[in-house]
Amino acid sequence: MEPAQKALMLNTGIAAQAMTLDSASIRSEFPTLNREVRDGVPLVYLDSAATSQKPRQVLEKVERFYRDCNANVHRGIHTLAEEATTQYEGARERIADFINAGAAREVIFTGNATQALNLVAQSWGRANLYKGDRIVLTEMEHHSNLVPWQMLATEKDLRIDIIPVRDDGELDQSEFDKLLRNKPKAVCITHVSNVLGTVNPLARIAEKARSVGALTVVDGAQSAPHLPVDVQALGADFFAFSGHKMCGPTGVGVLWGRAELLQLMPPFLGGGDMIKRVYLRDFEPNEIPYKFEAGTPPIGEAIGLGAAVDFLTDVGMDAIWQHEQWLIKYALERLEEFPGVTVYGPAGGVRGGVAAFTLEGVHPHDIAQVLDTSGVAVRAGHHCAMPLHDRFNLVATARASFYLYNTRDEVDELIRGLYKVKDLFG
Ligand code: 7TS
Repeated sequence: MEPAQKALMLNTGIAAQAMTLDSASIRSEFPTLNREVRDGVPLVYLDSAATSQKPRQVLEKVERFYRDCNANVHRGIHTLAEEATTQYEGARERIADFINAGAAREVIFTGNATQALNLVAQSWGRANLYKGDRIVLTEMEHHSNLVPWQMLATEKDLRIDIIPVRDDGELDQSEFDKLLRNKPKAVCITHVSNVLGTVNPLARIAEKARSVGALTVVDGAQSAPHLPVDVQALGADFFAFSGHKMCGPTGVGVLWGRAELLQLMPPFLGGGDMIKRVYLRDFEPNEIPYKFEAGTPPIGEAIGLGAAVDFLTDVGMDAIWQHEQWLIKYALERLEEFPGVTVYGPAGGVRGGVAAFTLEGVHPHDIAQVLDTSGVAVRAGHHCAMPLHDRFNLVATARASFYLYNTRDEVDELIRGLYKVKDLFG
């Protein structure tokens, strides 16, 4: 087991003994959590893997930006433009610190994790992959880390190899070792599964990839919000995530990449800001990160994400991870003792705070609909991981996903709601 995984295990042990977060004070920061739904039923929000709720600090920061110093960035020398640019670049610096990037210029603002992964495929992939080259994906990927590579593979005639998922929800490492013998050029892998909660041993995977000359492209959309991320310690080459899943606004995401790679990559989108000089028939690209930020960026959103990162840092990513371990452990216990429920993913140990499950004889959409009458918000469907559902012979699952603001009482509400489902569908 690699040191990072060991540290996560250790946290699980601590979390089992003590709840580390002051839930009441954290919840009071999230206005949405205090609302009622369905004729006065309190909201029990268990859908943070789809998007998280937003704390007051983020809402106020975004409002203040638009109210007090709204201007475009990098373009004006007037006061407002300077203030907007300072705030936007300040957010970049704080996000770089949050993931321990080597430099702020390695942080590129995109629209979301999906756009970040498409950037890697379309820029790095198109420039560096040739007919017959192999790329390794996994059976547990979100469509965002499958489809961009499939599109590129069709265009460039690449071979896609897949690391299978075992019955226990872990990746089959021996199959990965075999695939490495084919000398792939890239390993594109999620850090944490948004369906199974599996935490992949990334440092070990990236090291093995590097040993055969492959780059590691990490989908961090389900990890950056929930556990401490150190991109340098992980040994990844690219790391993508979305702001809206980590207390930030929608419409902003991040691609982190190693500077020496980003510098050699061609621009992905063309237009304003991504150029140093434009002629009528040619252009010179800008330096990183601006080379990859064509057009007016998501300024208010990025500033909001900076505030989200400050908020998460103040609470403490270790404490958030411990809290979620404590919650998921309890949720798994309660779900597994429920008659007819099957939960997918690792049974214990290192596991993220998502529980995808089925209830015998009831369609997941019906589960979600009846839970909603109790104010309990869960997602039902394939969660943008159709191949993973195929792997378990499922069309859909219901998924409860947790975050720093959830409580064990809310897990109990979920279970009470499930008894209502069972009564209705017998
Ligand atoms: N990768 C993972 C692991 C994700 O969980 C998601 C979003 C994405 C990529 C894509 O993020 P986006 O912001 O670009 O859309 N996951 C989910 C989910 O599980 N339910 O809704 C969105």
